[in-house]
Amino acid sequence: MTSTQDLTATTTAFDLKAYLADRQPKVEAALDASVRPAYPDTIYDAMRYSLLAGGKRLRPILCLASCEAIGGNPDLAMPMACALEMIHTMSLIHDDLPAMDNDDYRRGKLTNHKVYGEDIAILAGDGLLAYAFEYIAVQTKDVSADRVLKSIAHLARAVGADGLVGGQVVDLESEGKDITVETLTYIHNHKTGALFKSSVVCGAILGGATAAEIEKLDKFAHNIGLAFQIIDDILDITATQAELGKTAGKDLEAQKATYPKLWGLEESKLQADRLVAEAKTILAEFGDRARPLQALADFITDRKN
Ligand code: GRG
Repeated sequence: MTSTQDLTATTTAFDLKAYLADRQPKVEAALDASVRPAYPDTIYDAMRYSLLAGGKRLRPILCLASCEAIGGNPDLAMPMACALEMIHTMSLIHDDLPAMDNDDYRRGKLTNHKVYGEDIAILAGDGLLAYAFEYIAVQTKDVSADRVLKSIAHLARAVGADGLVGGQVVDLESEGKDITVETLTYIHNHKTGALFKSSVVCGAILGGATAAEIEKLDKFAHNIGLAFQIIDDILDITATQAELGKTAGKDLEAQKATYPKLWGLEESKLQADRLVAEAKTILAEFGDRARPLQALADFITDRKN
């Protein structure tokens, strides 16, 4: 039996539903406790409105699972997990603004600017971004300062011009243009992939991963980040607004380049499956402790929203 077949057997046996049913409420409770209502009420309401609007909580769960995969205590990574969701949420708030993707719905609810206005939505994003870093620095307990600092540096890079911001800029500049698959991949590796990478790598750094373990987890995260975006492009065409919780068919309307447009639906799904299979193989030597991460990789291609 090859190692890939071995892995498939392992992840099939893993009960991801039970794992998510355990992890999701823990993350929800930690997020609720992380940003409490305070003065000025408007800004805290706006921050909490989007942060607690649901969502799959994939990035925090990946962070905790990655800490676990290298034998760390996932509780120590919870402040980082919350910070990742704060940053993801702020990027959604800003992405939905009229100056960006101009969307009215997100996570099945009106977008932040539709409820609070553009001025407060921009500030709610800014507030979440700044607080995310404060939260890691102040709330991470029983982890050496060196590991905390290393994880903050990794996350900060993923957010800036060499990460989410850079990906978003190339995305905006590419609208309505014929772009190459290399440019599309640049956009998604930065806009989406960078935060997936930080989720996995920062969880591992806090758990005490070796350089070799981090290198493998980085490659794993690279693959699942790209696979996630390919599936996102497919779902934008095949899923309904009710399933997505946001407007469907936006990419076509905005004349965006997507993987299905370049490769077709079937080839896009094959590429996503290939990336996930490879990602799971990379973690083979981590043994049973990596089963949650491997199952989460499968979830990325099996998901319906
Ligand atoms: C980070 C400073 C800073 C600014 C933001 C707007 C922007 C710059 C970047 C855009 C980033 C973005 C919105 C990428 C798309 C990522 C994506 C595929 C989101 C959907 O993620 P899911 O499906 O959503 O995990 P849920 O709602 O389940 O959390």
